[in-house]
Amino acid sequence: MITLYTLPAAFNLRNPSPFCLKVEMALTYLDLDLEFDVVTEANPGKAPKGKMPWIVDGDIIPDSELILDYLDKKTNGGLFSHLTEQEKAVGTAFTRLAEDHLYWIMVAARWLDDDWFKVVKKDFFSFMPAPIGFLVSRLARKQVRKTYQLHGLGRHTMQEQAEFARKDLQAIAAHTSTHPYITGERLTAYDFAVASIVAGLIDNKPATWLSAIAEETPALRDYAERIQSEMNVYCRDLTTAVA
Ligand SMILES: N[C@@H](CCC(=O)N[C@@H](CS)C(=O)NCC(=O)O)C(=O)O
Repeated sequence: MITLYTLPAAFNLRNPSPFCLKVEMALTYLDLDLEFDVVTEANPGKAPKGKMPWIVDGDIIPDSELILDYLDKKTNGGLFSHLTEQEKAVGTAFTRLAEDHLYWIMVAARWLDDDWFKVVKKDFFSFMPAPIGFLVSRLARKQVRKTYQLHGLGRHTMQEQAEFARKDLQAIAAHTSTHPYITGERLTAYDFAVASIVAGLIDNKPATWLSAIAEETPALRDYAERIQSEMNVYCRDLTTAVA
């Protein structure tokens, strides 16, 4: 039995971490012999590399990409071996766009917006006693601001950040409205990576400034819905979600 450690629900999302959701989708996709259970952990500091998710399968494996590689080996290529080099190239490029660029804009839209940060504080830190939660949330926000600066995105104006986000989102929308999936005609693990980020940034509540940009292009929601519905693994909390 594999155990997946993932963040608890927040922001009206059953699974607010796209990296955790991607692994959950991959485990579901591999199905059959790969039974797994999910354990929530609110403190990423407890993760082996300080970031969620990680899995335990006898060994401890952190990082969603390394976890997918591990699962691929464990299932004799169940995730990637049937793919062409071209499919892998396109999949890797879109995954990097989503996880190493767009993801950070999503983080900034949640953590660095003064109003939205109240939601982060409530949903991520209220499990701690109030004065500690207040202090830890401030320190964590400072760290996010610093990381966003180091990435480079944090050095741009809000208008420039919005334009970068719009380009990322339009690239995903243009591609997934001419092909049903990231690699073209078949569902692959790359869809789990990209759709998890798109679903999170559209469905987090209340809407962020980034959600508003995503809603300009209906193809994005269509794509995220297609992948979640095919996997029957949803980012949002279906018990409270409004479509
Ligand atoms: N490259 C990592 C990224 C994981 C990641 O950034 N996880 C976030 C949650 S969505 C996290 O745990 N952040 C806590 C932190 O950076 O302190 C992966 O693919 O697993």
